[in-house]
Amino acid sequence: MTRYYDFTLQNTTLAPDGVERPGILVNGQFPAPTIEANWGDWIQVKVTNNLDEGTSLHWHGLLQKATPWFDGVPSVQQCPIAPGASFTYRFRADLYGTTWYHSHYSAQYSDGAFGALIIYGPHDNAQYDEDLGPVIINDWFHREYHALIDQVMAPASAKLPPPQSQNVLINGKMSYPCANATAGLKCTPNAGVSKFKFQSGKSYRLRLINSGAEAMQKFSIDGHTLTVIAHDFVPIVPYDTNVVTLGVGQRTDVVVHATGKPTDAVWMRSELGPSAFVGGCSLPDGVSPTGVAVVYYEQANTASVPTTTSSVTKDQLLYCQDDDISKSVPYFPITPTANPDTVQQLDITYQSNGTHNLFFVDNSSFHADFNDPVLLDAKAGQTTFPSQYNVFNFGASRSIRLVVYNHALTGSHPMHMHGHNVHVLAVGTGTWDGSIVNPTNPGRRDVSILPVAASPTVPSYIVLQIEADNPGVWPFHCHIAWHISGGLYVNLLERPADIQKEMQIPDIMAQTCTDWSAWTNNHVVEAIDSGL
Ligand SMILES: [Cu+2]
Repeated sequence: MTRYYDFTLQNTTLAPDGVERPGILVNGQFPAPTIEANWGDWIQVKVTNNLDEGTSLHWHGLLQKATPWFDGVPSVQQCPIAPGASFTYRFRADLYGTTWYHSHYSAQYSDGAFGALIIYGPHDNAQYDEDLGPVIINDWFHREYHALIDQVMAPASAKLPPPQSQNVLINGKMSYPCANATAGLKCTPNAGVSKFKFQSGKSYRLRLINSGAEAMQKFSIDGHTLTVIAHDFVPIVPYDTNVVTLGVGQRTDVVVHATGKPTDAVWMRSELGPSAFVGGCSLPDGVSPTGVAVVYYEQANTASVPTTTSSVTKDQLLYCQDDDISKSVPYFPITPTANPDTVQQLDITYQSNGTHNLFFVDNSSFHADFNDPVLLDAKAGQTTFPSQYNVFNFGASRSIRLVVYNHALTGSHPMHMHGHNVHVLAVGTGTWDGSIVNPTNPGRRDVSILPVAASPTVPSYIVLQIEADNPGVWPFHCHIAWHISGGLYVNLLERPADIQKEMQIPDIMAQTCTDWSAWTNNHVVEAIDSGL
């Protein structure tokens, strides 16, 4: 069956933590409405753009097999949806589990244009009494995204640091100490936090989603063990932990046993820890680097404030990598080929282009052309592209291994690939020696953290592998909004001959470009970053 949604994006003022700022709402809601479907359903979303600039929505982690034009990335698969126009996405719920959707137009999603997307399916690997649904976690800024991108994209001579986040929200809520609010911003104290109900003895599934712009989240519930049951869209053999690391774009599903007393009230936390300027993993400004929610047991006084403490250690907060990837063992094993058709090394650097410090992949910093989607070019038979499109044409390869080196000292990179569930073969520092973690059944997910380089001369690496079973043009990029703005992005062109021969691209794709072109003919597009 088809699940229909009708979304309207609009500019507005929002104050999820009590501090008023300009932002973007979908159907007047923050976070945006949750999309729900069953595995195998179709999802159809009509998007009306009432913003004063372009937009597009991306359905994070879905494969978009046979519908690559609906992946939602402007300049890659579509032109932006022009202001005043509508565009209808239609795609299969081809995987099951927990994900999210968000604007893929510049850093627009950090203004609030994101929501959860839940696809129900079997969960043979996990038993629980109740599904408590999405727990959306994000860093939050008291400035709208254009101002943040202005700072990120300032000339190198301005010597500006990256933006620092003001708060952490759990399901769109958190309080903020108004005494710290930027002068001139209206602030209402005690905005309130999210609340969850536990019944002693029961077990609950929580679907954790990091929908943030920059921050790596460290999620925990005081006094409770978290049983990890899925990484991104991949059910795994369950394991226990006291804290879950979530890079931007990552999801982790956990089962929690309510082992507390019926009268308990405990904190749920998502911590950023110390600033990256002093060895931490994220860039909070230090005022409110921990987002909290309250878990009330069945007989708790729901007016009470918890007094519980966290077991998360300083070392855990300072560990800026994926949780031990050897524990991410897919419940349904797949052995990737030991001899892929193509092995591609990618080298990430952070350097000056003469005026600006940007990210480069193989010495090329990405820049989008919103008017010229690569997929439509590929359909027309084009196989070479302007260098700033960063297109890697993998031809007819059926399996592709990416050996990605990070030479930059600008923090870790949550690397996201569209259109694939990616085998994670190895992560480390130095030069990869060819060894693979759990080679008969390595972890799979769609976002993996590439650590910071060990030193100016010793890089870090991550080794990823995909089956090229999905003809299309697939983004592979860092999910930190500021880093993709700075060009840390490549396009993977997969099986172009099949795109050209076999795909019928709907007319709406060309029409959207015609509409966008008409709009840009009499409006200036403020393109100060890479575009994505
Ligand atoms: Cu990055």
